[in-house]
Amino acid sequence: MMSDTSRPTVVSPDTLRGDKLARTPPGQQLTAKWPVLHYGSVPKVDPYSPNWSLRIFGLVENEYELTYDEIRKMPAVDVVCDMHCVTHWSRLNNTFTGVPTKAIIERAKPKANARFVMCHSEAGFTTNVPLDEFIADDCILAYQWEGKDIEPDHGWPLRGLVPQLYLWKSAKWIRGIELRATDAPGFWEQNGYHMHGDPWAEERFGW
Ligand SMILES: Nc1nc2c(c(=O)[nH]1)N[C@H]1C(S)=C(S)[C@@H](COP(=O)(O)O)O[C@H]1N2
Ligand SMILES: [Mo]
Repeated sequence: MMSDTSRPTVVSPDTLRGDKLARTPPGQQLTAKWPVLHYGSVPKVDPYSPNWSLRIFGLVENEYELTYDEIRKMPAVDVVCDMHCVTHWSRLNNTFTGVPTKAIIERAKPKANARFVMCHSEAGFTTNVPLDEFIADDCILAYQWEGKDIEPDHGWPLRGLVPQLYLWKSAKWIRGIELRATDAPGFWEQNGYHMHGDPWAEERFGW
C-alpha cells in the first residue's frame, strides 16, 4: 500500500490533460528514472536538532516557526503530479506526501499586499513563486515520495512542491517561506532562468 486511505488525494490538474503525449509539455522527453539536479552538494540536515525550523515570515500578521515534528503531525495529503525539469526531462505519475502550503501560509495571516513568496533553503538557495500559485491545491511541503521518506538527494527532510511550474521552483531542503509585495529573482532566476517558469508556455530562460 502506498498511502493510508484516511489521507486525501489531490490530483494535479496537469495530469488530467489526456494521454502521455498530451501530458508532456513542449520540448520535454519522458524519463522513468528520477534524475538528481541541484547546485552545490547535498546538505547534511538533522531536522530533529534544536537548530532546525521552518520559518514563515515577511508580509504576514503572524510570523511563526514549526519544528519538524510539528510538520510531520499536521494533516497531510497525497499529491499525484508530473514533474517537468527545464533540462528537458519529465517524469509522470509521482505521488508525494506532505502538508498543503495553503495551510502553512494561512496560519501566518498574509497581509493584503503580499503577492509573492520567496522560498529559502539550506545553503542560501532561493526561488520565487507568485503567492496565488504557491497556495494552489496541489502545492505541498513534501516529505515522502511513493510512500517513503524522500531521499536526501531529492530534498529530505522537506521540499517545496509546485507541480504546475518547472521543477526548479520546488525548493529542496526548504527552511523558510518569505511573503513579499514584489517579485524578486531567486538563485536560478538570477542565473538566467525565467521569473515564472510555466512549462506549457516554455518559460525556461529570460524574464
Ligand atoms: N535547495 C535547492 N533546491 C533545488 C535546486 C537547488 O539547486 N537547490 N535546484 C532545483 C532544480 S534546478 C531542479 S531541476 C530540481 C531537481 O529536483 P530533483 O533533484 O529532485 O530532481 O530541484 C530544484 N530545487
Ligand atoms: Mo533544474
